[in-house]
Amino acid sequence: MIIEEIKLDRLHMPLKHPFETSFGKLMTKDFIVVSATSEGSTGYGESTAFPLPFYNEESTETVLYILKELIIPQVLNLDKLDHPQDLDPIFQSIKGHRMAKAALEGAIWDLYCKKKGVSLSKALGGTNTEIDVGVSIGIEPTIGELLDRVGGCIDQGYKKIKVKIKPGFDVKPMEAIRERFGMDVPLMADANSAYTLQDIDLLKQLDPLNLMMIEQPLAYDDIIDHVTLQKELSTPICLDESIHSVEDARKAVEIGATKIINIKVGRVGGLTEAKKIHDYCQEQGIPVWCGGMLESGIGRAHNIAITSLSNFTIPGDTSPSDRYWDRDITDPEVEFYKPGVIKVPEGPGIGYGINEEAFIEYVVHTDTFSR
Ligand code: OSB
Ligand code: MG
Repeated sequence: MIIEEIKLDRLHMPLKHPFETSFGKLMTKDFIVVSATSEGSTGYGESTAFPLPFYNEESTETVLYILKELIIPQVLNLDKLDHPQDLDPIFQSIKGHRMAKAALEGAIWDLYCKKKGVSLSKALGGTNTEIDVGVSIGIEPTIGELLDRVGGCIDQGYKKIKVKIKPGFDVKPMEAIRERFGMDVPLMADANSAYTLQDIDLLKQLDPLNLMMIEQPLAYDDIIDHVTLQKELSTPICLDESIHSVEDARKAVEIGATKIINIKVGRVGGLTEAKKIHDYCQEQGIPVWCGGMLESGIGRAHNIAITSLSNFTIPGDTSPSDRYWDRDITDPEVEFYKPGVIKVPEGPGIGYGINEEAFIEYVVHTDTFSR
């Protein structure tokens, strides 16, 4: 196929509830939707970078820059783009900037699947027809408000409860959740790299709470110190920020830095690399789950498709649209079909249409590039 046009829309979508992590508080999602058009079909991808480089080094502006200046001109120049993997030579030449690559690659995967008339899940080799869903709860102003939120999510049927922690809001809130809701709730904590090896004794206090895992306790670019920490903890460590590729995954698994991996399509540079990490982990007996970046329905649809692969055995941060937005930009919105479970769509591509009226409401800027 020949890509005739690529559009970059910048959207501002206000979150229903502010989302606080150890690295800051988000009130509005400011992000880029990539649309790629060929012979009357359009594929959609979403950038998961945040406005500022507080989660990783990318930002909305760096994604725009890399797409506009480097990636899009080369993609529009390609004579042959028969499969998303044909983007590889362009991507290989640019170091890093994985969220920018993933946003474009996602649009091409969707377009490729729509042309073939297959679902993205099928094209990726997904076998599950429905996925179990967890929820990620941000840092709340008080333990009381956190307990209310956790209770609400348990009532809605979420299959995994993840709670953000930071120094000063860690052991006590996690203990309070166990006290109120019991030891059987599937519960985990995510630190977003807020601790160091100085905190080993503190982190050990989480061990009696029987958490499913602790996510990214140490530095965003570390794997070595995580080995030291894992030797001291009975709670499994799950890496998020530190894993950008299947090579990173291999190194982290080989040295014992992680027992579980959170796969985020954007963080690893796209669906192709996400699938490689999935396959490697499956061979190694390492379970994976799909993380989230507060995506709109477009990114959510990509996450659902990758989660349909068989080694996604732990519920992901793939909550329905109404957990984040008053109105999402897909039609239909992402919804539970029974509590805690989302059906993997069978229609071509991502399997969700665009709600044009909602989309236009959120757009603040558009750039269009033609062949
Ligand atoms: O570390 O997984 C994370 C949100 C923003 C930045 C980082 C993370 C998160 C989440 C939210 O945990 C997951 C979601 O509901 O999309
Ligand atoms: Mg995380």
